Amino acid sequence: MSEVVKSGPGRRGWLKASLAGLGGLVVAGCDSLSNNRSVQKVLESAEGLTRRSQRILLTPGQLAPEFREADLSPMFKANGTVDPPDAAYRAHVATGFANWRLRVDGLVEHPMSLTLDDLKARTSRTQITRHDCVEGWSCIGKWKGAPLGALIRDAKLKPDAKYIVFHCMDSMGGDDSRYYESIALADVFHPQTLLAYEMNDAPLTVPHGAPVRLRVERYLGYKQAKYIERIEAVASLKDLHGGRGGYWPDRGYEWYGGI
Ligand SMILES: Nc1nc2c(c(=O)[nH]1)N[C@H]1C(S)=C(S)[C@@H](COP(=O)(O)O)O[C@H]1N2
Ligand SMILES: [Mo]
Repeated sequence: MSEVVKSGPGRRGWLKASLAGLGGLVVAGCDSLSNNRSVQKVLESAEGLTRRSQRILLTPGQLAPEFREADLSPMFKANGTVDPPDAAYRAHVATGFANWRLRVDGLVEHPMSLTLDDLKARTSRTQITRHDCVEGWSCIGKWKGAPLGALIRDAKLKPDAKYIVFHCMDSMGGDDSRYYESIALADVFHPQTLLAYEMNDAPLTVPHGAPVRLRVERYLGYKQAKYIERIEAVASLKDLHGGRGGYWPDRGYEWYGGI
């Protein structure tokens, strides 16, 4: 990862200017960005910022920029797992996710088990946002889903809950290699944090995380967990997998992952 950067007004101004420049480049579509060195540098530097300086930039209630239909990327790149080989997932694909359930458990008063229709019956939100992968590409997509905050309010957190963990159905190969991610409560209750089941006005496809994936805007691509099957409220991330709160964080990426 890149240099450690000091916080301060100059640095924040630089980041804002860089991100504004990135926004301008992105409308052309995803592919044109894949080898763009300056975009990669922006993303790498953004990742190198300290968590504290990112917190100054990203005050809890602040919304990520939203775009217009005309800004949608003609092609939204699929990345990471794009077709989980896991037997349980293959069975869900074969049955059209009819037997899929979203479990909500851990430190909650009311554990839940929701069907896809249950999730779709909830109040929804639709947003057009930009997805930024650390690999140096960005795409703009339209997402519809159930706000996570309302769901977690219904499940009612116990007082010691601090994080929500997303357990995914895809194995990355090797032992204990299920993909997972986690976010802090401020982001759980952020209005743009969705359990998305539609992308660009169509049901979420397998490459993009069917049947349900997380959209936690203002964060890098790897936080956007696909193929979710379980949401767990926890007090600490230490006891899960590698103890750093996510598949990629366990392998050296920073957990925070803000942009
Ligand atoms: N379950 C799961 N979620 C995942 C990944 C993955 O491999 N498995 N890859 C992450 C990364 S690095 C990115 S950039 C995005 C890609 O989402 P997309 O395929 O819709 O573009 O998903 C993220 N969520
Ligand atoms: Mo990514």
